[in-house]
Amino acid sequence: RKWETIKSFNDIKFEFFEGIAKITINRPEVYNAFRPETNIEMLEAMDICRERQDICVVVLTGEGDKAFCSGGDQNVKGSGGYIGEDGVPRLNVLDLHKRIRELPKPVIAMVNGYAIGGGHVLHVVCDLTIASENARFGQTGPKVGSFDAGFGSSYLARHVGQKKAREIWFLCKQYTAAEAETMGMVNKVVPLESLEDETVEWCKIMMQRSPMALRMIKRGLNAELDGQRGLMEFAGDATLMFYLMEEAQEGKNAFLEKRDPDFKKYPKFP
Ligand code: 1HA
Repeated sequence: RKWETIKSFNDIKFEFFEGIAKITINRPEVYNAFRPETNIEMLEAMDICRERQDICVVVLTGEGDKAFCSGGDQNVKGSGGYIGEDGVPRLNVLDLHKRIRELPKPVIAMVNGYAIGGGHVLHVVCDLTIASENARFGQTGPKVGSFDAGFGSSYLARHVGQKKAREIWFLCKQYTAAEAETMGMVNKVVPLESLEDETVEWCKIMMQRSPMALRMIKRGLNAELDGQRGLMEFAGDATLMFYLMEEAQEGKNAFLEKRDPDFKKYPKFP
C-alpha cells in the first residue's frame, strides 16, 4: 500500500491512499505526546480532509509500535496550558476534539499502542476505534494534575457507562485492548501486523455506503450529546438537503425573477 504525502508537517504525517486520509502523530520519542504545534498541524490537516472531495474517511494513528498518543507533552506543560514555541499556553487539543466530531466524514482511531491521558481522549472522540493487541488504554489526569471533563468524560460515559467512566477517571488504571473492547470503547482488536489492513478494510466498506447517510447518522448520534450545538450541525445538513430540492430553488428563482413564489405545486408528505 503506497501512501502519498498530502502535505509535509513537522509533528505529523499526513497521507492519502484510495479515498483514505491518514494522520499520524510523528513524535515517537515522547510516545506521540502532542504539543500545541502538533494540534495546530492536525487542525490544518482536518480542514483539508473536510474540503477535499476525494477524501472519504480519516484515520488517526501514532508512529511506531509503542504508542498511539500519550496525551499532552509533559515537557512543555506550563501554567495555563501547554507552552508553544511562541511562549503562549494553549489547550488546543480541545479544538481538535470539536473538529473530529464536526467533520462530516467518519474518523477512525487506529490505536497501535498506548492511548493514555489526552491520547485516550483522542480515540474516545473518534467515530470508531480499531486497536492492536498490544494497545493499552487509560486516563491519567487525576494522577498527573489534569482532567478532561468535556468529551473525554461525557462521551466516554456514552461508550462504557457512568460507573466504568468514573472508574477509568478516578483510579487511572491501564486496560488491555481486550478489556477496552469488552467495555464497549473499542470496535475491534487485531494483531499489530494486521492493524492497518483491518482499518483500511473498514474504510473500504464505509466508502461503499452512502456518504450523505453516514453524515446524517454521525450528526444524529452527536446531537444526542451536543445539545443545541449538535442540533445546529444537524440542522445545517438539513438545509443542505433542502437546497438540493426544487422547492428551495423555486424561492430563490422567484426572488431573482421578481415574482411571487409558487410553492403550491410541491408535495406535502404525510
Ligand atoms: O488532560 C489533558 C487535557 C485536559 C483538558 C484540556 C486539554 C488537555 C490536554 C492534554 C491532557 C493530558 O494529556 S494530561 C495526561 C498527560 N499524559 C500522561 O500523563 C501520560 C504520561 N505517560 C505515561 O504515563 C507513560 O509514559 C506511558 C504509560 C504512556 C508509557 O509508559 P512506559 O511504557 O513505562 O514508557 P515511559 O518510559 O514512561 O515513556 C517512554 C518515553 O516517552 C519516555 O521518554 P524517555 O525517558 O525514554 O526519554 C517518556 O518520558 C516519554 N513520554 C511518555 N509520555 C509522555 C512522554 N513525554 C512527554 N509527555 C508525555 N505525555
